[in-house]
Formats: sequence, C-alpha cells, structure tokens
Amino acid sequence: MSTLKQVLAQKIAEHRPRTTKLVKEFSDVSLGEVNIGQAIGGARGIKCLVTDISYLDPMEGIRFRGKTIPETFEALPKVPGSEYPYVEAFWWMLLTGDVPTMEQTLEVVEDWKQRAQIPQYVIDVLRALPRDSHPMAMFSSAILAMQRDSVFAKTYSSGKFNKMTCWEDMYEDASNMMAKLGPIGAYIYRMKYMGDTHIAADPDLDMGGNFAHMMGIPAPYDNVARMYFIIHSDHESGNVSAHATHLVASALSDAYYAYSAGINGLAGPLHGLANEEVLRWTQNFMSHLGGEVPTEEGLKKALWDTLNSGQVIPGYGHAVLRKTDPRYTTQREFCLKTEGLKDYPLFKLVSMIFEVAPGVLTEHGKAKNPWPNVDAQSGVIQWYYGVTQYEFYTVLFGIGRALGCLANITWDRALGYGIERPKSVTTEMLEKAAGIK
Ligand code: HAX
Repeated sequence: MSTLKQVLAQKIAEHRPRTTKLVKEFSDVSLGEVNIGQAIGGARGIKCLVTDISYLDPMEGIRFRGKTIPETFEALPKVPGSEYPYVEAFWWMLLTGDVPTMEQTLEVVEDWKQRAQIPQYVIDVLRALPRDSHPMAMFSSAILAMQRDSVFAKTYSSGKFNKMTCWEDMYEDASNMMAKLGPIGAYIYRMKYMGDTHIAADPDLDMGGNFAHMMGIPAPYDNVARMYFIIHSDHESGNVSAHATHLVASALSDAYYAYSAGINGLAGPLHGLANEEVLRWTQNFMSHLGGEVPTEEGLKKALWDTLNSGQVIPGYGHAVLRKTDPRYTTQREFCLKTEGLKDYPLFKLVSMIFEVAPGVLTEHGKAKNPWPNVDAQSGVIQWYYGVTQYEFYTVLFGIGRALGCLANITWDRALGYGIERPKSVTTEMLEKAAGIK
C-alpha cells in the first residue's frame, strides 16, 4: 500500500467515530430552518452537506484544509526551480489534511506517472466525436468511457462490496483519474486546435510540468498550470460541480460516473463556463473598439448594455462570496509580477473592468455580490500564453476541480455518507404554508 493510502487509512480510522457519534447521538440537532425562498431559489445557504476538505467563508474566501490560498502555496513542497508547489503535494493535503514532506510528495508524483497512460479506447472515443464538439463534452465523454476500468464498480459487481473498505476502491479510481486528466485535456487541446499533433509525456516532470509540456507551451506555463489546478480545486461542497459529483456518488456510482456528471455541471455558463464567457465578452468588446483602449464611460456603457439586454456580467457575482474572490486576486497578482503580462492590453482591460463593474453592478442593484469571481481573470492568463481557444478554458478548470471532487467522494465512502434524497413539495403546499388563499 502506498504511503498516502496508509496515512489516509489512519486518518479515516481516527475520523469515523466523530461522524458515528454525531449520527447516533445528535441527529436531531437543528442546523436551521428552510424557507420558501430557499426551496425555490436553488437551496441557497441550506446547511445539508458535510466536508472537511475546504470551507468557503463569504468574506474571506476559500480555505483548503484550513489554509488560505497564500498559506497553501507557502506550506507545500515546491517543484525544484519553481516557486509553485507540486499539484501532487496538494492532493496529499486535500486527502489527509497534512502537508506532505518532499519524500511523500515524490512518492505521489511517481505513483501518478505509473497511472497516467491514456487507454487507447479513450483516444478512440475522443476521435470518434465530431471534431467541433465542445471540449467539455469531449472531456466528459472521456471520463465516462473510463468507467469500464473502475476498480470500485468491479469490486461491487463481484459481490465483494464492503462498506468499511470501499473507500480504498474509490481512492484507486480517484488516483487513476487524477493521473490521466491532464494528459486527456492536453490530448483534446492538440487534437482540436493544434492540427492533431501530439506530444508524449516527459517522465521527468511532475503533473503540472507535464501538462504544460504536453500542451506544447514553454515555462512559465508549467507554473500557470500548477497555480490554476490548485486554486480551482475545491470550493466546499454546494457548488454545482462538487454537488453533482457528490450526488451521483451517493448512489454508489463510481468515480467516473460521478465526476463525468460534475464536469457536465461545470460546463454551465453560470458556473465554470463563465471563464469562457468572460473572454468572449472582453474580446467582443475589444474588437468593437477596433483595438482602442476604452474610456471609462465606454466601458460603463458596454456593461450597462449587457445588463439591459438581460445578460449577466460574466465573472462577477457569487452565490456565497461577498467580496473579491481570493482566486481572482491570486491570478491578478501573478499577472502583476509577470513581465509582459502586467502590461498586456487584455490584462489592462480586465483590470479596468475590475475598477468599473462593481460600481455598475451595485447601481444595477440586483447582484448580492458585485465583486469578481475566479473566472474574471483566468482567461487572460491563458490567452497570453497562447491558449486563445476560450472554449477550452473550462477543461482546465475541470482538471483542477477533480482534485476537490475526487478527494471528497473518497471521504464520502470512508464515512459512509448516505444516498441523497431531499424532499420536494408542491407549489400548492408552499402557498398553503405562506397563507395564500
Ligand atoms: N451580472 C448581472 N446580474 C447578476 C450578476 C452578474 N454578474 N450576478 C448576479 N446577478 C443577478 C442574478 O441573476 C439575480 O437576478 P434575478 O433576481 O433577476 O434572478 C440577482 O442578481 C441575485 O443574484 P445573486 O443572489 O446575487 O446571485 P446567485 O446566487 O443567484 O447567482 C451567480 C450566483 C454566480 C450564478 C451569479 O452571480 C452570476 O450569474 N454571475 C455571472 C456568471 C459567473 O460569473 N459565474 C461564475 C461564478 C463562479 C463559479 O462558479 N465559477 O465556476
């Protein structure tokens, strides 16, 4: 058994009595009421999910295992020659709550290399799809196709399912998937946009480095990949991609069924696709100006035109956050410290939107949070490094988001979380509760 799996087994054994005690002795303790607004409005704010992997404070933003984004980057072992940590070290931290040593990190790096080969049938599935399919549809299909290799599903169908040990099979599926998602993403990218030419993995590189290498983009894109995957990994459990993954896994569906569902949710424009929408909006705006730098007034008008046409301003607002998303700030700081990027016209325009959009949204008066989220900034960096095919951006998000979703469903199995089944009511019942005759 790998060291990570051993440490995880120990953490699970320590944690289980806490969950058991809560369920056995405190199941009736209330976490709050549910009102009609929440029932109609997407269950906003209802406390009915449990995760210890990340926590989202509306004012502070995300903490991964108790650490802010800067604390996470600071604490984890770094790739030699880089100020950014190994994605593999972050995986260890998400799963166990501990910061791994360099030796432990390198064990995961090696483990993922052994698991990274994309099966030929996955390539066949990708190639069989129409080349103009959305890359998220391709990505989801590739993940779903790999279900045939699910260790969890095989154990279940062989009649050997065991509630106490089934997390181990989930861990195997999660590790196999984590190792393959970067190469699959790069394969889709090069098949669709780079003339179907492909670059073999470099066995000397870590996950982030290899992704940049297989995309065909030189340094510092390896650091961009590491940063990007880590900051997009998890945003507690209620967001659409994490919740969809958790929901599907709660039926004891394996990790492939579950994460393919999560990816389908991430592909929505109100969720992960917003990063594509931000670039589309910004590029349209720039081409409308014929490359001229917009005035503040011109920018305000464009934002109002978007709102008045009934559309949302992509990259702004959030269901939970009530301040600028620290994932936005992390990427903005990367731009500001990177020569070339900090003076890049697209970055300047995005910075200008940051100055103007919160005021416009506040005046508009609808959005509870007028501040930018992660998606407002991420496309600029990709564009600068040559990834100009913005429909691909959500695949990058999806590779990172897998870290959180897969760590979560491994723990779901370890703690025996039940099948999800919230209760629905009729409109008539709501009207009765509201006292409407
Ligand atoms: N532009 C215009 N209107 C907005 C808005 C924005 N950026 N953000 C919220 N609103 C509107 C909502 O559409 C809603 O209008 P209605 O009452 O007419 O339905 C109203 O303000 C109240 O919404 P809210 O409570 O502030 O926000 P929600 O929790 O309902 O929605 C969203 C959160 C992220 C979906 C929303 O802010 C939005 O649509 N933002 C733009 C799309 C986007 O950037 N999505 C990515 C979010 C981050 C993420 O998940 N990344 O993957």
